[in-house]
Amino acid sequence: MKENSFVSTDLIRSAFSAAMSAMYRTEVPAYGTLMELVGKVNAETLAADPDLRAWLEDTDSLERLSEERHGAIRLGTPAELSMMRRVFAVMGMLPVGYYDLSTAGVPVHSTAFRPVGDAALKKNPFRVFTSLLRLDLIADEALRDEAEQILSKRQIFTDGAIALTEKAEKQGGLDKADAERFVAEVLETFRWHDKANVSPDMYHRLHDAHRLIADVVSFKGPHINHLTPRTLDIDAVQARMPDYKIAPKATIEGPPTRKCAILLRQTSFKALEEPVSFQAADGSWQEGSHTARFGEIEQRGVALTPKGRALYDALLNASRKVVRPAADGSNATEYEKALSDAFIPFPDSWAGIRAEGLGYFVYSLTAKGRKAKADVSKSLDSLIADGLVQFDPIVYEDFLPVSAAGIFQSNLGDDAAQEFVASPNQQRFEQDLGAKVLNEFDHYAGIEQASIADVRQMLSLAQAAE
Ligand code: OOG
Ligand code: NI
Repeated sequence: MKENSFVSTDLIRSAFSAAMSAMYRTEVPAYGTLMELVGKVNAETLAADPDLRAWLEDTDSLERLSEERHGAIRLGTPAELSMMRRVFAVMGMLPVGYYDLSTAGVPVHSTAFRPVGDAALKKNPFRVFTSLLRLDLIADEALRDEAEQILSKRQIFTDGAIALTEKAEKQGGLDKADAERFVAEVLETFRWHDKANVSPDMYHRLHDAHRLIADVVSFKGPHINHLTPRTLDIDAVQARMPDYKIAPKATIEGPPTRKCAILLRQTSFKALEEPVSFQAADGSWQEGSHTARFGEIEQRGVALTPKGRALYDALLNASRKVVRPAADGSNATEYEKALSDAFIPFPDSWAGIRAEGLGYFVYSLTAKGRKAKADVSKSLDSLIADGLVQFDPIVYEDFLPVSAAGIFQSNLGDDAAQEFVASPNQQRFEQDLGAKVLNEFDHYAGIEQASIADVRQMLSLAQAAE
């Protein structure tokens, strides 16, 4: 088969993201309501801020916004994780980052599958936060063995999804008909099942060990547990959720409200209690319920350098020493105040963030720079000072472990908070994944460096043409 008859991985990813969104909208109608509210707030924000609109247009980021979302799944076994990696690769999604959530009382470690590189991200930045259950953190050995047994018997991928993934790997891509079938087959893995895989008794034992263990082990597959649209004003969406009969979690995770958004701010609405039936030993089905699926929104800001990230972590920790956000929202106002006070030392202008080396930026020539014959030996700072070069923040495309833990907790209920010994094990995770995860900092630094090289090349071409 000729290579040019293959559908691009970007198109497969876009089709998959759209199919997943349509499925989740019918499964969880509140998600549709949230999408509507986010669409409205984004449109209002753009109408009120023509500069923001122009900037998003200039940086080619307006179009991706309405299509943008991330989802999350929780897997049970190393084999599921490594197959999932192969499936996502067909859509141009690679594992980026390692998140250890054991420190936060959640027995999983995770990565995010997402497109890498500026062009792919602009086409469609769909991401899936993917966690692997860590049975090694469960104290009850007998239960651990039983959970392992149950998981070893399930197959979360359809035969078609496996066959098409192998075909894509062998051929180097999929043609249009295969790509369409691939999307439909893979979607099955993410579907909700209202018939559990386990007896009511087993469900309760798993649930007592940790609600998350019950969520992973009791079902035929890793149902998508949320899909998150991106908003331009998370404070506005949070404030208006009650008007839409959606009760948000008490506080927004991540940095405080700022003029120059950094990293990622997220909030969610509580998971729904949904009817599920369990098969008893005598074969009869018994009605019960399970709480897993929820809604979330996020606002994304500039990606931080290791130095910026260290400052972010230190300030977040400092704020939590003053006030720890209570799950019931009783100290939400105090928490918000402590958070914004703690973040005063973090510069709140793009120039300030850049000057202190806290964030990543892309550089480009200004209109003046395109016309001028600049001295290419000049430093980047003086080219900027001369008005020849401009810089724009690079959007943070990844996740934050403390925020993720807050989202997990708010959906699992307070009783789920449990102490685990902090035990990050990236090596084990990568062994199970069958690949190394990409380092997100290297990725942003690469985009920044490439833009600087481009600017310098254009300036020297202009000089040579003199
Ligand atoms: C994943 C929670 C993490 C985020 O946005 O940080 C997450 C989960 O609950 O499975 O999605
Ligand atoms: Ni999320």
